[in-house]
Amino acid sequence: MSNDEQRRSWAEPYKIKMVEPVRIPSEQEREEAIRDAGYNTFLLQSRDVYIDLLTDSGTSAMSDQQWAGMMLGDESYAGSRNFYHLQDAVRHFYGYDFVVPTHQGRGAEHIISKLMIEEGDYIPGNMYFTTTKLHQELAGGTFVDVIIDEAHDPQSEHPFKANVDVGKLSDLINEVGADRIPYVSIATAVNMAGGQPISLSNLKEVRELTQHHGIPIIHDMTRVAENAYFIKTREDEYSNWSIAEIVREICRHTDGATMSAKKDALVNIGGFLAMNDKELFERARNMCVVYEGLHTYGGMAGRDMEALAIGISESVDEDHIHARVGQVQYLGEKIMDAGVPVVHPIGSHGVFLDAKRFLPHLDQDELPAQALAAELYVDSGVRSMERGFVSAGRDKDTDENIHPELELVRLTIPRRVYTQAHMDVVAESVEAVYDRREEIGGLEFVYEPEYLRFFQSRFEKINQQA
Ligand code: PM9
Repeated sequence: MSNDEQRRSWAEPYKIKMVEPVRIPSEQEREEAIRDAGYNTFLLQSRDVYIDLLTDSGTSAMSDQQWAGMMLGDESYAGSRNFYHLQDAVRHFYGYDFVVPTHQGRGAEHIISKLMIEEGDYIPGNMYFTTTKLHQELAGGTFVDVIIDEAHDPQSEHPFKANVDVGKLSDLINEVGADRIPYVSIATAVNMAGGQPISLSNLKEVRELTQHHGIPIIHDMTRVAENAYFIKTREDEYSNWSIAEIVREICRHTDGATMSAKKDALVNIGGFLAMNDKELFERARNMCVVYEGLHTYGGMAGRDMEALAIGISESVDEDHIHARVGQVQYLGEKIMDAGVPVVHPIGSHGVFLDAKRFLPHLDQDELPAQALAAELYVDSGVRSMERGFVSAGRDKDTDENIHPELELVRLTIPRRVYTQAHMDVVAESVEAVYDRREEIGGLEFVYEPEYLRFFQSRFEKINQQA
């Protein structure tokens, strides 16, 4: 894009063909709804939500081409032609030789963890993700965070906060031995850090070190195209590369991948495991029939695989990715301009409010991010998600609560769904809640399930239990 073009306004590279009406519940309805939901935005009914920024997972709008693809679903139990289209897309756009479809990302995480991790193993990675870490632990492993320190500092402006601290990784290898590390888990556009990218130069350094020790890299490629956008715009060497070329280059420096196709790849359901090692693939597709379905559908319908194959090609389109990340940046800048504390720099898929600085009068044990997400909903019907103390859960060995540095509320933008006017409404609501932040009190748990507690926990306002 030329400098002249950059100075001009730009608009979404699509027009809207179908609309889904949304309702603004009244203030009284919102208050009742959040109380009934135990102050957990995951437990709200969607009918009670005005603008839904809970997640970008499975919430994107499919294109006309994808909907047309749905009509070409081949629902044969075995050997559906849509599987072969998906396999072609994975090979062409990501360069992995083999693909095992799964019902969504955690299906792939389950299989890879079971296949590669043994009791007592360590899995280093660039910050934890909830489902990924749980599957690693259930398989007997221990996740070790080797991301750079800047990732844990919401105010650091580091352009590649998802980079691995190669020193930390090297120390771990020396300490536990390479044979206790089945793979290094590298995510692109690291979710829990605020959608922060890893640079290609850092990935290459990690590759060099791990190859030296014979340790493979498994890539969480859920938001790889969004990461590629930041490489193109921030890493000089790649400024003339296409997004598609950068995506392939990232994948080339890894040995396999888990994918939740519900994000970058623009579908409402689906995922896969991909790899280059034929023997690992044979074992993975055998395990697929135990937990997901036959290896040519893995829990997806034929039509879902067709939409996914098309979604993969759309996800690397330059105009699409510019508009997608651009919308997130637009919201982030509005919120920052209002003086509200957020994670810097604004990331790939959402704006992350810094609840520790937003509600400094609350202790982390009073669940500031959970309370802030509930308050934002009451203010405007905007649904967001806690990404802090509640999401971090408990230590698998001591059962003690983990206190993460980052205590965040994620305003996650679905792809191709909301307009700039929606973003303005969201920014106004965040600002209004910030203006009366001193009035916001903390929450406490009244129900805590064993796994992934953020999904189903219930809370009460502190000092308000019967
Ligand atoms: N991410 C998200 O909202 C949905 C579930 S957790 C609230 O961000 C990464 C980086 C993800 C992810 C899901 C998964 C799991 C793996 N890696 O949800 O099982 O962001 O398809 O994918 C969610 P599935």
